[in-house]
Amino acid sequence: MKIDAITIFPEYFAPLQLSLLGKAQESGLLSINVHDLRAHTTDVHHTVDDAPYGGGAGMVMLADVWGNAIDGVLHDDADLIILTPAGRRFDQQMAEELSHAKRLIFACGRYEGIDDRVREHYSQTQYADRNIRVREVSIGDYVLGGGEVAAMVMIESITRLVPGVLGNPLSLAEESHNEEGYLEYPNFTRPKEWRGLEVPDVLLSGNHGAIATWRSSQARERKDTNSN
Ligand code: J9Q
Repeated sequence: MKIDAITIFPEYFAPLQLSLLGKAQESGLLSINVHDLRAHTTDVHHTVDDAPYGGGAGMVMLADVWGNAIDGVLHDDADLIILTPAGRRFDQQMAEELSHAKRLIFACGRYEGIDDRVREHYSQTQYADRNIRVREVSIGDYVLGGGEVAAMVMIESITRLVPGVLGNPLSLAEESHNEEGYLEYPNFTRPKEWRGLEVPDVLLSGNHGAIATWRSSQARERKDTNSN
């Protein structure tokens, strides 16, 4: 899988070189390339935004700068992902779908977003015919300063589903149960007693049926407690 991210803050993406993702890139399974949007500006001030037509708060990022930056990384068979709070909510199902993609391009907007003609332009049939698909995506209903952190959340969750990236493939199989609400029970390890708190007896019983029953009831209770 090849990933490109376009941003005015390339330094944000430094953590993607660490740990699992760093190793996956060294092994050639994965490549992540981060591009500075300002390299595609055409004026001496390296302007990336301007006031919105129609008035209103904030600034809108320039279509022409984004168009030049995207054209510089665009290939056939790619998903162009525009991070925006107005996008479709990212979830594990979308992560799974995108983990099969050949190329992902993340457009990380700041301010009030990117001129909407960028989305419109790359949604045209000439791009669809090249198997280029545009998606507007949000990671959740909260305000961020920009799309960078949202893109990193997506990159971490998508790439760990790419075969060979995850260290222990067994945990992938276990996680498929998780989507059905299993595995969300509380966990304990040694010592048996910590600051006066005991590990539940059932977990020491060796009775695997009783353990499974206890865990599913705890998972339900936890879900109820933590529901919004
Ligand atoms: C670009 N708030 O928020 C939640 N998911 C994405 C975003 C976002 C934002 C501002 C700019 C993305």
